[in-house]
Amino acid sequence: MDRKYDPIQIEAKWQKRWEEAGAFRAEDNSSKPKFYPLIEFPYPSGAGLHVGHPRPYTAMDIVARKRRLEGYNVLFTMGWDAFGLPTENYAIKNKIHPRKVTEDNIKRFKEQLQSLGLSFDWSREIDTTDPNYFKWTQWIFLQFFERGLAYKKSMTINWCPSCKVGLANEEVVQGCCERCKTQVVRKPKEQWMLKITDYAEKLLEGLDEVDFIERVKTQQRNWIGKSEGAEIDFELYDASGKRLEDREVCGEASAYYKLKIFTSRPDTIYGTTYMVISPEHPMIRQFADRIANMPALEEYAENAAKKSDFERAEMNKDKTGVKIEGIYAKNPISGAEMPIFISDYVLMTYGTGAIMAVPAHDERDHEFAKKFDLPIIRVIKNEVADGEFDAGEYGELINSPLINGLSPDKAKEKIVEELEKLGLGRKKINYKLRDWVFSRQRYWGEPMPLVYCEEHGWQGVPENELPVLLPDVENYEPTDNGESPLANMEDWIRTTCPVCGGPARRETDTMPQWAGSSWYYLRYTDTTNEKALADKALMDYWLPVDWYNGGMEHTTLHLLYSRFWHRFLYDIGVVGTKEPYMKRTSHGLILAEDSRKMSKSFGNVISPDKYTKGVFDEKTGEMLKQPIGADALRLFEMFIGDFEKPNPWSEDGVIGARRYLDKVWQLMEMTVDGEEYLPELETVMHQTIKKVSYDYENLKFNTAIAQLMTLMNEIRTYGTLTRRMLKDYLLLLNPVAPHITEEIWEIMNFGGELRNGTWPKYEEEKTVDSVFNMAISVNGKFKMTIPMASEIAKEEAIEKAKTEKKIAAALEGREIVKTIYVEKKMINFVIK
Ligand code: ANZ
Repeated sequence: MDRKYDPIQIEAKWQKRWEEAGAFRAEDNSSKPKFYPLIEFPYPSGAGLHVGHPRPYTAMDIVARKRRLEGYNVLFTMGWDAFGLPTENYAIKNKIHPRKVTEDNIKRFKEQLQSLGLSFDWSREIDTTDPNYFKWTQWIFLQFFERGLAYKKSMTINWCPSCKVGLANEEVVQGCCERCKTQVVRKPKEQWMLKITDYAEKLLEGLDEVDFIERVKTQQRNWIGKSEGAEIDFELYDASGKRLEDREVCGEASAYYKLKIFTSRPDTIYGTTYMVISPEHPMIRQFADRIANMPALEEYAENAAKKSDFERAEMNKDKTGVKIEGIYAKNPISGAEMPIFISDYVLMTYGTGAIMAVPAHDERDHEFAKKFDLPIIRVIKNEVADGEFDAGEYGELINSPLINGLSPDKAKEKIVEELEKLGLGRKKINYKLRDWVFSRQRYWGEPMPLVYCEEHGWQGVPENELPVLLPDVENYEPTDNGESPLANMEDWIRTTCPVCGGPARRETDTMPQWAGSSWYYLRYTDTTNEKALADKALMDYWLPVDWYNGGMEHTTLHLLYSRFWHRFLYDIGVVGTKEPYMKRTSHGLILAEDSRKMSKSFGNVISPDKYTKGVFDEKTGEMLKQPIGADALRLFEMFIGDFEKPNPWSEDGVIGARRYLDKVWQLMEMTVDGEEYLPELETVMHQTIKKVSYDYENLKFNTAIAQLMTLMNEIRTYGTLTRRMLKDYLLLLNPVAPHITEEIWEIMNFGGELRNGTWPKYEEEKTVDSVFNMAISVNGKFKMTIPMASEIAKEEAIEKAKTEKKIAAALEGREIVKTIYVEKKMINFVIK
């Protein structure tokens, strides 16, 4: 073979050819079965790709390429989730329009991705910042709005003083801004909200219908946080023993005030020894005149307001609180009278903002009770010392006249029944899930398609006026008062009311970055549609996405949001499936060689360009190091370790991958004519087809490659292979290393291009070795091994051994007293 393996030349050649041929176009009206794999489209940041990006992309590319060879019509696409803060911040800093920044970044990302040989259908590229795209993001928002699922609410938001932007709970990590790590503060602000809480139950139920890896399902379930229990009403009394009337119910003299609490453990009601309400609870204001220590309560509330819910809910935090003087509560079941406290561990944002405290069986209540020296009454029997905490989930009820002896589950039912009879309680389901804060006070996002008219309030922009475009502004800086930069654009803001034609003002908030990514997989089915977000028939053909791989960090954000949008679109008849994604898997991160996360701040980020383009001298532009090639890079990314676990990068590993590809190239020299497998290598060929086929579909890319390497070694040991064997070897390796395999296919004249070939099939019977080595001993002494057919019978095997020259000689003239036979392993002749 005179030609050397030259990945630079080969890779450029095939990438060009694929592009010119539109090689990986999905067909819309096809009789083939469809397969829709999806990867999370990237945010095109200024930094370009790092070697972590290609891991999930290559994985899904492998499956896509394999499925095409198996005869599927595959929709595998790429796009840009391009609205967002980093672009805007870069634009502000460098005084360049974010549109321009975005275009430059996309160009660089695209070029990098193409140099990896990923088999995307580039004709379906989308960009969330394209008005033809975000017109439909705005349209979907209007559907929410028209159905009352988008509403404006004044709320204390998580405010990042550095990014000058409000954040959703999900974007606050340990009290800090997810992006810039600045301490988040609380700030009141009018915000648009999406009512994801209306979908809590549907989002939970949907999880039973899909094939998501278990940790994803668990995280989503916990995030939704369904809690079944009861709401219980406690009547309040003032210091003179008079029952408090509800002053907010006008006219009805007999309406007594009821302090509503939510509990997941109504069975423990006899163990309630005090109550706690959130420092912000409205009850305090309503009865301020009966409360003897208002200044102390107000002071405490002021301090509590400075803390985030996250800090307040922290388990191991020292408990604080103030007793409300002048009001007490009565237990509706036992009649016991109890003090009421305010404490910041009770949040206004969960349940009713008030609890019945059961210090024997609730850990936070337990700590609080010890600190304030409050009684602790055990109501569930257990082997725990008195006064000690015990969650009390098992055991029988004690000290509880109505329910003594019952299990907690039975006791819950009985208490709820009793409360319902009294009209003082009811079954109640609560969710941890909060509505989605959908407003951002930034420039580089989708404008909200809403206008405000003094007379008609908030109105949606009529559909035929979509998209609402972003105006050109001089200055993208967010304003210090927390308004969007759009708030300074009077000309843009002034508009007319769609109802009365009178003056109206546009909403100046924009949507969060999560908007565009909540439905992008729908657009891939029909990227140019101007009349709808996508054609219904095309969506019916392609949906649901068969396999979606993405990061675990998106589980309770993007993945949940897009399931919510999809389920809503299903409910209003836009899409035909309840769930968008049938299967969800997740990859482990690629770490730097020092096992730390790759990060600009650690200076340990590695760009794939190093391997696909080479290393260049910054000044002279001279190539210092030849690139190892995209195929070697892809191969290493997949061979690096368990796909689901984090793995550190290794330069030696990339070199090793390249060495293996050099051997693949050398196979050509060893190839002889023949349309069959060589009998000596037949079993391992079938085993390899079986294993690789299975492993590619089951996230076991590393073991698939290991098997291909094993086969390589066997072929090299044997010395030759047939054309048929090489052909199948190339097909199996092609999804991982598409360029080199196409090139060899062409050189060997295997006909057409490999990508139009057919995935090899194995025969199950041929995957088991047909021959094994039987060990033969005489009087326990090993003599030799004899190859025997797998299905050989015992008698036949013994006969075969006896007639073997060396064994026959040993048995000559002796009496065989016993023959020990271990199937498929050994025969031992005991002789005298
Ligand atoms: C009495 C009780 C006894 C409770 C017991 C727990 C254990 P999940 O399961 O997460 O829904 N709670 C209710 N509202 C609260 C709020 N706004 N802030 C802080 N805590 C609140 O939790 C429900 C339990 O959390 C409720 O049940 C209540 O304490 C507390 F052995 O009531 B429990």
